[in-house]
Parts: sequence; C-alpha cells; structure tokens
Amino acid sequence: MSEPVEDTICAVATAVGEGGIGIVRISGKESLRVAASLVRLRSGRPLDSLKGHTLHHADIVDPSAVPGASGGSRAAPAIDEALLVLMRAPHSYTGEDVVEIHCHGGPLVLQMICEALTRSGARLAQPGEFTKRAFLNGRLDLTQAEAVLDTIRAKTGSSLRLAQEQLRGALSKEIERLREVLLGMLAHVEAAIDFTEEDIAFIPAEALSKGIQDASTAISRLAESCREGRILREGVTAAIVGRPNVGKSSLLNALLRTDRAIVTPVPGTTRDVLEEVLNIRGVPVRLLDTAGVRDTDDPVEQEGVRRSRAAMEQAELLLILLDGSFPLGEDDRALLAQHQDKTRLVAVNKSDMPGKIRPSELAELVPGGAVLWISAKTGSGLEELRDRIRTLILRGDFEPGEAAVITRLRHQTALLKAKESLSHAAGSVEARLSGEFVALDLRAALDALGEITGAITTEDVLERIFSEFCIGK
Ligand SMILES: Nc1nc2c(ncn2[C@@H]2O[C@H](COP(=O)(O)OP(=O)(O)OP(=O)(O)O)[C@@H](O)[C@H]2O)c(=O)[nH]1
Ligand SMILES: [Mg+2]
Repeated sequence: MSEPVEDTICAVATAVGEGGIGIVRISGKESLRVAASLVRLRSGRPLDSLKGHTLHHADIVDPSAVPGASGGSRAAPAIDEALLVLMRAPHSYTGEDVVEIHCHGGPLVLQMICEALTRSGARLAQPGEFTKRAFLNGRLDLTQAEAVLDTIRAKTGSSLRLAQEQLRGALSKEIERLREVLLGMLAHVEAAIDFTEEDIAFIPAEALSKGIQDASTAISRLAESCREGRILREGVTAAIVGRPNVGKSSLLNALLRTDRAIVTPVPGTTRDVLEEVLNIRGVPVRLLDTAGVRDTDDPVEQEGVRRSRAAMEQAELLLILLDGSFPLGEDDRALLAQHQDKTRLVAVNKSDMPGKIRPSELAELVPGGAVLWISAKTGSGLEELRDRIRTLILRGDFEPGEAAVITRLRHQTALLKAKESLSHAAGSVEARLSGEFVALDLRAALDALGEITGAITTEDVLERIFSEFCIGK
C-alpha cells in the first residue's frame, strides 16, 4: 500500500475549452488554507469558520499580481466571481478536505486560478489522482473507481447502467461473497491443522471438495461475463460487406438515419472504408461500410477492395449483404464461404423488389440457415436486424443489472488465477494431503480475488488503472 497522502492537489475538473461554468477542485489537508489565499467570501467570513457541505458567494483574486500584496489585501485584482463549495473530510469524494471553485468556464480564468493555487502550495493533480485518493482513503474500491471512469465514458444506456451497477458495488459484493465462502473454508482447514493430533475432522473432505467445487463454478460464471461486460464498455466493430451495389452504404445510412455515405446506382461507388459509431439496442457498435468486393482492373477500386478485406479481418461481426433482386452470383458465394469462424449475419436486401434468390438455395450456403430479408430503402426488417445484431453480439438475452458482471481483462485474469488455486486445493483435498497445502492454495485464491477490489494491490496496478483517467477526476 502507498504512503499516507500528505500534499494538497488541484486541477480543473471540467472539460477543456469554453463553457458556462468551470470547476477547479482542490483536495488535501491544506485545501482550506490554499483556497483562502485567493478567495474572498462576500460574507467577509474566513474560510476555516465554514461548515462542510455549504456553498458560498466569493470573489477570486490574484494576490501575486500586486507587488507586496499579501493574501488578505483588498488591492489584489479580481480573477472572477465564483461559488465556492466546501466539503470537509471525511465526507467528500476523496475523503479529504475538498474545496471546489465554480467560476466562469473560460480557459484563462481556470488556468489563472490553478496557477494561484500552486503558488500557494498546492500541486497540479495527476490523471485520476482524486479518484486514487478516494480509493486510498477507502471511499471506493478498485472496481468502483473503474466504474467512475466507465460512467464518464459510457456510450449507451446499457453501458451506463452497467457502470452504475458497478459503482454501487454490485461486483464488489459478489467478490466479497466469494471471499467470505473461501474464508469460511480456510478457517475450518486451519483449525483442523492446529488440532491435528486429536485427529478431529473439522470438515469432512467430501464437504470441503464440494465447497471448493461450488466456489470454483461461481468464479467461472463470473469470469465468463467478461465478454458481455467488455462489449458494453468498449463496443464491437461490425463490417457491412458484399459485392458492389447490394446496398451496403444504403444500409449504413438507414441504420444511422442520416445521409452519411454516398449511394448511387453505379457499382463500385464506395472506395474507402467509412466508419460510424451507433447505438444498437444498447450496444456501442462501430459500423464499417466497405467497398463492394469483386475482381476489377481499376487500381482505385482494387485498393478499396483491399481495404474491405482488411476491415473483414478486423471486424468482430460481419454483416454479409446480398441483393435479393438478382440471382446469387459467384462473388456472393465466395463471400459466404469466407470467415465462417466469425460471428456473421446474412441479410438479403431490396426485399421491396421482386425476389430472385430462393431461401432454400441460401439455406445450403449459410451454416445455421439464419437469413434476414430487409430493405434499406423502405426500412423493412431493420428493427429485426437490430435485435439480431444485439443477440448475436451479446449471445442471448443478456441484461445488465441481473447478475454481477466483470468488465475488464484485469478482473478475468484474477478470477482465473483464483480458479487455478482452487483447483490445486481440490487436488490436495482429494489426495488427502496435509491441510497446510489446502490452506496455502485457499489463501492464494483469496489474494487473487482481493486483487479485483484492490484489497491486495501494488503501486504498478494503481498506476495502470488511474493513468487512464482524465486530469481532475
Ligand atoms: N429497391 C431498392 N434499392 C436499393 C435498396 N438499397 C439500396 N438500393 C439501391 O441500390 C443501389 C446501390 O446502393 P448502395 O448503397 O450504393 O450500394 P453499395 O453496396 O454501397 O454499393 P458499392 O458502394 O458500389 O459497393 C442504389 O441505387 C440504391 O438506391 C433497397 O432496399 N431497395
Ligand atoms: Mg457503397
């Protein structure tokens, strides 16, 4: 664990650029003293007489701008008029004394305030340092700190719901529950070691094996939720692919409900890969529109086709589009034969025109046979397409909030480590080895679980997690 935090930090907490309001946040033992050097309350009261969780009208002045002017000088020129929020330790985000200056959101005003604060003894905060202090002071555990970042970055309602569940402790509680179970078993095993001469079986080997097995199953289930958690947090990349003129760009436009991509009756219209992020039933999807794939002598189109193939490699989901107003061609068949290992969705477009493709001939070419008939022009079938994309990506009817979910590889790695230790423990029980071996592995599993919440952590891990944050959070 780190040393206790001694210094006082400050940073602009609002986004860079012009805004109606800008907030400078100060946290640490010296927050009040540092703020007092440039804050004059309209009430005339000194800052240290104020109660926590109160709001005050104030003038912010720059004492350094007047030669010889001290902190209390009336001659110091004004930087801005502001509202000051005071939160006393431990009842603040960081658990320390926190002062927030809510001023006008101009970059110069905010910069001048931060400069004046640093001259008075505060230090500019590192990225995520306020949240790191909240963690070090026990206000949040690591999964909750990560959820703060996920809340800021959430792109869809489902991503936000997941982040909020985690912030409220859904994952922490599940990890804590698992730790309690393991601690219970460890207590029995250790008691049995201490009393070994009396040969008392504190917990029968069968019951111990079953307990370890159950905990291991729960850990596996949680580890598997990483896929859904990461998808909601980070999104997935989906590429619309097909031969020229099947309506790929029309489909991108229809899903986006804008005229983003050029659409013409000329085959080979799209040359570059276009990219847009959209919310499909709560899943953030990075959708790629690609050039139609065919053999061509045109060097520009050849480059487009090369990029389409690269997009196909990169995408986690392939939306293979066919043109229902034409019979299936060789290009279509070749495309359907590729990338069968990827998650794929086959859709037949232009269902508003007389159909030239028979469902039965497609059934042979599409493993599983699931094909959708849609029309990018009329919008027919697009709602079902959205449903299918979500079901395919999230595998089934996953809903955030129903069970604890992990959202990072960091969580999954720790869970798998815990599972491995449990499997060693189970082996020792089976082989009727001394309880000390079992206890060792149970403790290793407990430590691995503790890494998730930060009960066990290192400065490296903290550095990695908090450096992802913005400054001021
Ligand atoms: N009737 C009908 N026409 C469509 C539909 N979708 C697209 N089209 C037409 O098909 C033609 C080609 O559409 P695009 O969206 O440019 O096709 P694309 O697959 O992007 O073509 P490339 O960029 O050349 O590979 C245009 O004339 C569209 O208006 C549809 O659902 N029904
Ligand atoms: Mg196109």
